[in-house]
Amino acid sequence: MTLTTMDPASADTTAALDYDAIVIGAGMSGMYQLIRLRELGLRTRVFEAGTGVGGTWYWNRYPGARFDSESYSYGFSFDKQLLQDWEWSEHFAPQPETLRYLNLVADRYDLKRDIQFRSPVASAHYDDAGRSWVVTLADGSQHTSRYVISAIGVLSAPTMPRIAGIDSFRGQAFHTAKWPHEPVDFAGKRVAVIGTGATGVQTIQEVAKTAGHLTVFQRTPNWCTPLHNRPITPEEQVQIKANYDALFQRCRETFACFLHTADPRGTFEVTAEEREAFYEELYATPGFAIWVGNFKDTLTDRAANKEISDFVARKIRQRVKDPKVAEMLIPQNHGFGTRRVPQETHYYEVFNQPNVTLVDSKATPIECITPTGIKTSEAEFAFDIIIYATGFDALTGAFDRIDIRGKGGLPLKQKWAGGARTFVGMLVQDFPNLFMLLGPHTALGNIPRSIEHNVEWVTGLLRHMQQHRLTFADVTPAAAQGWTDHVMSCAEGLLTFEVDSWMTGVNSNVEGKQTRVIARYAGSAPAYRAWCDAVASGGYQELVLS
Ligand code: NA7
Repeated sequence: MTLTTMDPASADTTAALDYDAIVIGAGMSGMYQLIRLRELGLRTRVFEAGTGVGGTWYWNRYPGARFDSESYSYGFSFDKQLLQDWEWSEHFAPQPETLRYLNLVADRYDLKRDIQFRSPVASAHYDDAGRSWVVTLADGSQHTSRYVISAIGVLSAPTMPRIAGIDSFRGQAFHTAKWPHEPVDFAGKRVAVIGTGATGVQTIQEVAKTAGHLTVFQRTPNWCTPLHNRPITPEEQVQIKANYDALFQRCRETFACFLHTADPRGTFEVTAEEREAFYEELYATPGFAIWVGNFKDTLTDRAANKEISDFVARKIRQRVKDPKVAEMLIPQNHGFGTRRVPQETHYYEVFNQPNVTLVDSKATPIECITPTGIKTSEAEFAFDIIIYATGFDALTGAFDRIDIRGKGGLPLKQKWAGGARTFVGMLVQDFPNLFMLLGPHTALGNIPRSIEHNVEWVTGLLRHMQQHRLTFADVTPAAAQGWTDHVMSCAEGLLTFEVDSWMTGVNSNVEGKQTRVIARYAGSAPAYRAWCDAVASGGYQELVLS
């Protein structure tokens, strides 16, 4: 910590500011941060674009939306009584239940009185003289604050495809992340889904149940594996509640905070029979076991990766009756697990249904949207409903959509032009008093576990500043560089970084995001937390505090 003498003037100005802290976003990060900021006695305002709390679980109310993490590993862990009071109904809870849960948390802590809804933030500008921030909402109103804490999510800036004629369509059209609050009826309708990522897969398997005819436009197939969801029995409920301490301890110890973590064996350290048996066991295990609990070299060794890819390809061929359709569903340009693995429930069987057609959008690209449907290079389709499951401008996208300026008016977008540069994903050099929850280059994985860590770390820093009567926090150039170098080195040798996906910062629908970058911290969550904890216990030497 570089401690300069306290500038009494800056402390005096605090009272003149509207707030001590402004939090942007009332999803899980913003909600938990508000609880902690209140404990510090900070005057806090949360600005939220939506009409309710919940973030991801508020916006993504598309049919079939649900957890891919075990429900009981996903909820907040900080309130032991809440853990006993709340009961998840399924091992992988559906979105409406999660939204109910988050509203219950909001009511339990009376959070809504400090949250201003329908308030998208348009800009946040650092005021050098006042050592504070001026936050402007979309309605033009301005609010000043000592600190700004972004809680804007990792996958929260939806992107529509850049296809001609989108606005001309006369039927109903929805992006999955902007789904209406009213139910959408698919019965007897001609429905199109564009996109086959984790969201598209969940949507498709649900819409196929009732649609008159469903046409899936797939540009790149993904390796999908069974979720194996089911209701939680009363006996399991008792067990879960009795074991929460051990369960969250497990999440603290695993690589990415999931209940599953890599097997210590290498793929070729076992016989072919043992390998096949292990793959079968993983394929039958609920959740992400097959992705994050596989042999330790699955995502680093090409031959190992080919083994599991071939295994999953065999499963797809077994499950899809038409061999031509099966081949269309098997990824050719990336190995298993190198992109986010969608979790499915009878997804592949959907393509055996007479009311479902799969269109290869690479072979026959979509040329335009017409008033009545979709025109590809080969054919014209008529639809009543078009669903865009086309993903997000991930990781940095939500930041790019706010005009954030640091010292001397420096735009954050400019600072990150060649890729994000942060310190532990939570601070950016030259953007003092801005703290990011789940900012770029933080550890992600089982998201709420990462959220709780980030919130607690930021809270710890603010507590330290309070105790030492400090009102300014920036990161030293050396510390920011050190962290960025570390992030880059963690990515070395990982097959994931050789593939286009949101995890490598690629989005074909966003200008300037066609080139892969190291967009994600790829080290382990325990290593990440150890780094952060060392900063705190060392007295924040990496920061400039005054
Ligand atoms: P993803 O995983 O980014 O998937 C988006 C899908 O949309 C993917 O299949 C894309 O194909 C497809 N896409 C995007 N633009 C187009 C155009 N212009 N034409 C055709 N197809 C297109 O987003 P999700 O919402 O599914 O998941 C994001 C994360 O949210 C997920 O990983 C979970 O962690 C939660 P492509 O693969 O680019 O060829």
